[in-house]
Order: sequence, then C-alpha cells, then structure tokens
Amino acid sequence: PYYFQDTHGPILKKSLGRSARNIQEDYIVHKIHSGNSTKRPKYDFYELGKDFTTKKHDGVDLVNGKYIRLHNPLKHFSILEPANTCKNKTAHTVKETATKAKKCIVATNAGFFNVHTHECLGNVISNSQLVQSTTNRNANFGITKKGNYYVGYMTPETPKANQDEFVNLVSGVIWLIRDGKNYVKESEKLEFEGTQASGSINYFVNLRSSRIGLGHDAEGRLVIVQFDGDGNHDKGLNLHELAELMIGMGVINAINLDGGGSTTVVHHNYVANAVSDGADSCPHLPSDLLFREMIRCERKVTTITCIHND
Ligand code: NDG
Repeated sequence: PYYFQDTHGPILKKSLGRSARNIQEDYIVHKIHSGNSTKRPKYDFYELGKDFTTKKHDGVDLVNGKYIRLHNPLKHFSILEPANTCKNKTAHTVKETATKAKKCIVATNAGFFNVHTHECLGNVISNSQLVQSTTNRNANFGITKKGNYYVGYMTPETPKANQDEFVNLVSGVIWLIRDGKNYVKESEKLEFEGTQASGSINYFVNLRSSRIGLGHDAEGRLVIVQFDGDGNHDKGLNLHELAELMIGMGVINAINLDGGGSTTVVHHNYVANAVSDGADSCPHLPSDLLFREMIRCERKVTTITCIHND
C-alpha cells in the first residue's frame, strides 16, 4: 500500500516498512489531457477580475488575479528547484529561477519553504529527479509518466518508491478541491501545520491573502489560479473562497501552493501580478527612502512551477 498505484500503469506491489507518521495513502488519480502533437504548449492566460467576473464578497469585488490553463502538462509543465537547487538552501525570486531555466513562458512560486533557513519544504520531484521527500502530511500534486495527475496524501516512502513514476511532484498546504468538492474543512484537520509559518492551520486557512491554487479540470487540463492580496491579511482570499472560486472555474482537484508575499506570477520573465511583500524584500533601497511603505517587491522563494515549450 505504500506504493502509489497508477491506474494506467503497472501496479507496484512491494511493501515498505512503517511510515514515520503513519500517513495513509489517500489520493485521486485522473488522466491528463493528452494535448496535441505540436511543439508549442496550448495554454490560456486570463486576467481574473477583467476577463473573468468574480463574485462579490461582503459587497466588495474580489481582487484581481491570473488564470492559467495548460492542455498538455506532461510535456510542458515542470516543478523547478530554486536557481541554486534546494540543497544549497538559497532562495531566489521566481524571475531569477525562471530566467535561469531559460524556457519558462509562465512561472509561479510553488512549494512552501522555511523562511529562516530557506529550506525547501515538502515533496519535490523535478523532471523525474527526486529532490526530497517529507514525513509530514500535506497535500501533493504530481504528474506521472503514464499521463496521470496524482492529487492527495502519500506516505513518506511514496516519492522515493515511485520516483520512476512521477515526472513532477510538489507539496502545498491544504487539499482545496477533491473530486469536484470543497475539501478545505476536512484537510484542515489532517494536515501538518508546521509547513506554513502564518500561524495556526485554522488562522492560515481563514486569513485573506494572495493565494495560488494548482489543480486540473475534468478534461484533464492543468489549471493554476492566482489571486492578489496584501500583507495585512484583509485583502485577497481565504482558502474556502479560493476553493469555491476554483470549483466555479471547473477545477475538480487542487492543492493550495505557497501564498502571501511569496505569490508571484512571471510571464516571459516579467512579473505579471501585484506582489504584496514590502520594502524589506527589496534589495538596494536607500535606508532614508521616503514613502518606503509604498514599495512592493518580489520575495525570494524556493521551488517554482514552469510552463515551457519543450
Ligand atoms: C508565505 C505563506 C506562509 C509561508 C511562507 C513561506 C501564505 C498566506 O510564505 O504561510 O510560511 O513559505 O501562504 N503565506 O508567506
């Protein structure tokens, strides 16, 4: 049972020892959209709040964001380590990592990280290379060689045991949508809260902030939905709202990626969203700068999502 069963691939039966936290495998497998045979990725990129009308909340229009839908993620989607690799524990802006990779058409921040040590947190498989695995239970999003999405919980042994199956794998915090239903309430009870540093898991779920959800729709297209928020935790979305909006956009399985000041969408090496981190994240600012509080900068993060040509 510790081996991930890819329904369209071989069933791996070998059993490994006890899992560190006794995590039960609990996941959804869904076939990815096979896409077309062209070299270029087929994708849609919308401005949320402009091309899309979002519902009102408390009488206030929801903030802007981005909606990215990719038809053929097996070929055109990767989780990338920060420019200096997770091992080196150095954070980089999404732009730096995307630029180094040279090939990202669209990139966003991805996994959570330790804000003090810049350690990548969670499971990471990047282009079939196992970077690291975790003993903590948090929601995962993976793509397998056989052309399936994997969304859900895995044992600590699963990434290692199935490194030949996964092409890309990343962990978030909170399984937003499971089989078309809002799964926030349930996953709040299940997930390890120490992966995020905002506060208790309940505070984290309910605070309004910039957010990014990663998932897929019924046709098997990969969907990334991002909303802008601010650092005071009163603009943006809580995770219940994020899940509901994504369900409205046709997403049937999704996890919540690192949000808040980490939230960055890069399009062709330019920042495309309104980042929320203040002057402390801005390098080379004069210390006596007037109106310092007006400034916003990209935060240095760790792993990124990357949509690319080949
Ligand atoms: C963001 C996260 C925080 C996390 C940090 C580093 C939100 C709202 O990035 O929880 O610890 O990963 O997702 N905030 O600030």
